[in-house]
Amino acid sequence: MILALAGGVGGAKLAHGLARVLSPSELVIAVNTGDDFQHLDYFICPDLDSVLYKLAGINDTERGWGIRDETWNFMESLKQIGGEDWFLLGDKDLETHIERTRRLSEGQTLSEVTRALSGNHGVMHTIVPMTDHRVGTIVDTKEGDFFFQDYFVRLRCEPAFTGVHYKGMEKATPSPALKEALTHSDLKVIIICPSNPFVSIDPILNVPGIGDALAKTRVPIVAVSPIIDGQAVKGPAAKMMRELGLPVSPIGIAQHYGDLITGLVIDEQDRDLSNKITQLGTKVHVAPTLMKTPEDEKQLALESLRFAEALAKQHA
Ligand code: FO1
Repeated sequence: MILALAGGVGGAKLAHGLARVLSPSELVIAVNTGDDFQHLDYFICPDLDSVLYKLAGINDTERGWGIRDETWNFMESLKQIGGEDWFLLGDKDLETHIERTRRLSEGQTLSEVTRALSGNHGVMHTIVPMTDHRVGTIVDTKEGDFFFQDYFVRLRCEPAFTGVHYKGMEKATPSPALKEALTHSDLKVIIICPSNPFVSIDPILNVPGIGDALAKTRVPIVAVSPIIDGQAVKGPAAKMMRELGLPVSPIGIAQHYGDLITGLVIDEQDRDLSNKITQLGTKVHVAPTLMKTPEDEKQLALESLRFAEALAKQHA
């Protein structure tokens, strides 16, 4: 059994690649929910939806979020009457938020709702929130603290990033399926997808109990670098690293994850950094990591799994 930790577009892509090479019983995809928020009275879970839409084959590849061939009648009408229009909710996407909000208000947990929505979309693989508790990532910047979507969408990530903290995290517990996966006797590998380390992966690692479980696990933890040749494929990861004073390269990623990870998959363009990363105590595997097509996603999934398997043999 393989556990993948994911958030954002890069996370959804590798999760999709893993789902193409592993059966539903072999894979659990645990997703960041620190980006979630209540908006226009709907409960929005952007990262869960990005993974769900990707696995369902209905994601918009251009925007990286939401559903393809979307229409925007709701937003246009809302704008005309002076409603809040800074966060775009497409007509098709809205169905997910309405149905999720209805189920949550009936008392279902986010895990149950996510299972139901996955089933409705014919997705057989297990997508689980990191926690069923409501937590929020707060982005600390030189201009003050902002709720994640305020920083990300409304402020376009412009304020200089200094860190994150979380609202509601102290009471959170891992979702039941994530907790089970972490202690499963058949757990072979944990893959950290090429998601933003600060705002997509760290929230998962900060759910009480997860950090300890990962520190104790005997299986290899393999991260895939979201930085290729000094740039993030999408999103603010490179800008954040720069603002934190970290090298904007897989070296910065290795430094950030530190002892947590056993190995790091880096892109061919960063091959010459391999030795430096190895010197930090992290094993390195070089592979094409840019995922432009579903075939790239599958190949990166296979490369990451093979690397992890080799690390597991070295461990044993
Ligand atoms: N990102 C934007 O940049 N602008 C938006 O208006 C926006 C709306 C939106 C609606 C639903 C959804 O699931 C995601 C949406 N996103 C939007 C993406 C989202 O803010 C980010 O991708 C994640 O939170 C970061 O992983």
